[in-house]
Amino acid sequence: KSIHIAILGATGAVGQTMLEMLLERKFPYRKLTLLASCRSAGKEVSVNGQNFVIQEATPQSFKGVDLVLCAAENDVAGFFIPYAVKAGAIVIDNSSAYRLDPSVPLIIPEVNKEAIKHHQGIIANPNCATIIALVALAPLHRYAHITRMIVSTYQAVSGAGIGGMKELNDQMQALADHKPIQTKYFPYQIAYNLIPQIGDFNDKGYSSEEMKMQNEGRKILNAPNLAVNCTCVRVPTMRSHAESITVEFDEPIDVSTAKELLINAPGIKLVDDPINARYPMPLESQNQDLIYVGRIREDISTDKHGLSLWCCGDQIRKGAATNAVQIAETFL
Ligand code: 2RA
Repeated sequence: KSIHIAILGATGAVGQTMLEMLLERKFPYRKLTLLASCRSAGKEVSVNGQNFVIQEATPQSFKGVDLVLCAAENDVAGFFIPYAVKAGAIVIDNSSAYRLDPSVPLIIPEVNKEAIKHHQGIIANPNCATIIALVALAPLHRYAHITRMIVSTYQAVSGAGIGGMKELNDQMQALADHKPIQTKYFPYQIAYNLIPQIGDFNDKGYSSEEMKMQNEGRKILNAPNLAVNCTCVRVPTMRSHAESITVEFDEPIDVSTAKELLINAPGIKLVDDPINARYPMPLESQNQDLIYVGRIREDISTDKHGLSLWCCGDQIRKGAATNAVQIAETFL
């Protein structure tokens, strides 16, 4: 079936990567429309030698469009998506605007693809840190049912888009040149630093990014009582998020069983030979779509059924753009 697909927010890191993934995965579109703000209208983007012209997004932009990949922020997504749905398009939205809406499936294809069929026009892409954690944990959850997760994330600057990536590079250059640094995308200098804040804090002292892991995890795993305690930290890596995760299970599961489950699981690359210094690292997991999982070990701090592990994944690709394109591929 040839499809008219549109990308809303085509000029940002995620929007550009959505285009790259459509081309790389040979998505069979009949027509491709790139939409962005009036500032970008008329600009050309070139990917793999193919040139595309960006059009200004308007409420009328979605006539005849079958699928919309939305890479826009919440305010722009919230304004345009109702027009796209009204025009008859199916929208796959990377913003957090609709993720907890009961009528909107929240999808990681490797984890809960079957829930897509309940969509009423909008399908939401989970937060990048949620995708990376749940791709790694889903095979274990299916086997031994996770009851509690303690997660610490080490989130790359790409989470703040092209500007965040540029800010880290510029700061490192300025510091090398003994010049003053600029801080715009992060509250403090991120070069050679760690910032334990992503988003605003609630009255219990948890950031909006940390609450996404609990709220989205419960919806995706269909586990309303899943206990989650997450600490999200911005770190000076470029585009791969890393996560340290300790999980408690209802049922027994040992390390060798966990490895057997993961080694053949979709979307995962098991990198777990610590004796030989083989474990996931952000530099190795960037620019591809698998979630690297390793450091799998028994949780020695509890007499319950517990494991600890470490995983890394490309925040822009599997954490956002590729996951959205994989959802789009289920409509072919
Ligand atoms: C971040 N997950 O890493 C958020 C948004 N991409 O900044």
